[in-house]
Amino acid sequence: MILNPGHPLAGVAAKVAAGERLSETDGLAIAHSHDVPLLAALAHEVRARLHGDRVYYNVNRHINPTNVCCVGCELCAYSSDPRAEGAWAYSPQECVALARGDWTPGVTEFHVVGGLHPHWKFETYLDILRALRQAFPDVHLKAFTMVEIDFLAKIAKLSVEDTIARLREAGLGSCPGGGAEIFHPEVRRRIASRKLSGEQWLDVARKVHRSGLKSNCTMLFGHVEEPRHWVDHLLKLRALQDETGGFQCFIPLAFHPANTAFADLPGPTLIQKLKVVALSRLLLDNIAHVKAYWVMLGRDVAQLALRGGADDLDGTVTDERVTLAAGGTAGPGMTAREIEEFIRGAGLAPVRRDTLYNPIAATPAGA
Ligand code: V47
Ligand code: SF4
Repeated sequence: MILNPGHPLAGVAAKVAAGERLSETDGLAIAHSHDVPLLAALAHEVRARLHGDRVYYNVNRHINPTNVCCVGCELCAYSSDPRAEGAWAYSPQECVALARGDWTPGVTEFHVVGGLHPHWKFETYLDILRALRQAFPDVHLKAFTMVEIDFLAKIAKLSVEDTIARLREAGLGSCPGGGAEIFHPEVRRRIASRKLSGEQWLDVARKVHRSGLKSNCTMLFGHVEEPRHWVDHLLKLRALQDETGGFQCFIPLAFHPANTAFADLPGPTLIQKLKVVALSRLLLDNIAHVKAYWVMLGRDVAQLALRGGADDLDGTVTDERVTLAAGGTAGPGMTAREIEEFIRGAGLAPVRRDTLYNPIAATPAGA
């Protein structure tokens, strides 16, 4: 796309057309623009170059072994005190039973994340992986964020590298991208004051990648941050990706304020949601996929995001609890057929994938 030389985004559009890397100044110009249709068109140009009209999704199930967490992030509505009503802490066999309970044909991934339980041992986390792997040997275990791995290393009294090695032996296949929030300390100290720092999150991710595992990355937006914090966060992810190449996918997570310390905030606007999707596609030139996580963006916004930079929808996501606790209304899960129709409704072509983005041919009956 070529813009009039006087247009504030003319330089950005020229770089996008030439496939050149955008600078911090370009990122700030995008982040401060309100011309979201233009940003979406630029991001769609990049996404089409990378993926044609393909939109990826998988058939997956979320498993949250416990909501008991000793961190107490201000942004979180999910975590609970061990004695509180509504606290849960499932045994490995209960995790297996949950997964069996609403099994759908063609599930290829369990997304396993939860709280940092003050009384669980490292062995409990390993046993959860082992039990799931034994019961479902063909299902990929995408488990434990950088926050959990850092915590597990501490309770196991092992190095992060040795902790990752033990998790891999127990069945870990890759890691989800949660816990990144906003790296910049000005914001992090307000929304996740007791969580590991941005530098520590990045360092654990570096070690995960060096071990040979892939992971995802995220950014939580729409709370107390400013546009410059988005740019800072995305450029830190881009720098690490230059170093390791280990991120498969970036997921912009739309903040849900209900039941958090920020319950008085409205949450992100439609314009912010679409802008962050476009900005991430434009800045993260070295991360292959941008996910429109429909559970947090909302279904309508996620569909629009597919024409504004995103090429992935996550998956069928049976039994999601993090967003639900914070007032999410996107629903309990979509069937594979619903997702395919949703993608076709945006004029794009669904591609069912496994966790590592290998295409899977057929949509199974009943999925
Ligand atoms: O780490 C917590 C965020 C994350 C709230 O890697 C909140 O494929 C919004 O990371 N409002 C968990 N967000 C979800 C996550 C994720 C989801 C889907 C796919 C993948 C992937 C990763 O949710 C947490 C935190 O950053 N979160 N509280 C809230 N109130
Ligand atoms: Fe615990 Fe994660 Fe919630 Fe923070 S966001 S309180 S680490 S479950």
